[in-house]
Amino acid sequence: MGIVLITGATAGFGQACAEIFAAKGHDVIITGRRKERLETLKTQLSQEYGANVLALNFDVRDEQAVQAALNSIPEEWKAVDILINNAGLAAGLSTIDEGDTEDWNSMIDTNVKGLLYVSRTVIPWMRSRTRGHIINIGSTAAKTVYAKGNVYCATKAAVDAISEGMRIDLLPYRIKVTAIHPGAAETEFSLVRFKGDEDKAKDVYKGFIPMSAKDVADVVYYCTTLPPHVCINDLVLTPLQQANAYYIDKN
Ligand code: NDP
Ligand code: 8X3
Repeated sequence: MGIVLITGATAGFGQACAEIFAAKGHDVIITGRRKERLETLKTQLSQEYGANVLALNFDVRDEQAVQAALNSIPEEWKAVDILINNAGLAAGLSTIDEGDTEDWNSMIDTNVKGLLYVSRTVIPWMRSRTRGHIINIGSTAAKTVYAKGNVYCATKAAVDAISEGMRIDLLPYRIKVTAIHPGAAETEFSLVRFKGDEDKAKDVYKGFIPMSAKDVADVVYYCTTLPPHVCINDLVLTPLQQANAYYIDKN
């Protein structure tokens, strides 16, 4: 059992990943901006699973904060075996000409630059041990652009491309890179996208059975259980009623 670092563990996929990896006996580093949620999760994982948990409170958009938080952890925690780059969001849903530039900045800074800042700090630790597995959470939105999804889809396409690049760069060090692209899953994702509008968020999941955060976390976990010589490079998972990012067979 090794150490798993999960970004965005205060909700959704990240929290579900923290639970499954802790339940399976891993030590987990949980990160996010909401400190109280991190502390609650830390207590829960320690009590329920006897897991060793390190909670780190930082915003992935803040390069200095990312470096400071990660570099400050005790040396033994730097032996990270699995990095799950999960922190991310969609902000708004609108045509480019009506887009909110603040929304664009927050998506690009979080989904793309934040993922890069965290990876830039953690990859050298993996390289020095010639082992590791990086899991980047993309989206079906990386594969197919949908109406008004423009910038969000672009950030996830960037995650897809970065994952391919990482894989090439890290092969000499035998570090695995897996891009996982989920379709619709009911988490806080739509609540964040629609800035707290609960009705709009609920509407997204009407007429079909969405995935849960646990469904996605189970697949993430599975990808880490393969033999050392086997790697899932790219994986798309959706609810049964979803064919791609823009087609869901409702009702
Ligand atoms: P949630 O909103 O439920 O969780 C998002 C997590 O990301 C939270 O823990 C949040 O923590 C963290 N996060 C967001 N911004 C930052 C930031 N600036 N710094 C640090 N942490 C941050 O969404 P999901 O679990 O659904 O989403 C997780 C990932 O999966 C995202 O990358 C999303 O794009 C992707 N995805 C989601 C799908 C879905 O249908 N739900 C489908 C496909 C992909 P905090 O706010 O405490 O910082
Ligand atoms: C999240 C899936 O289709 O809501 O990445 O953009 S979608």
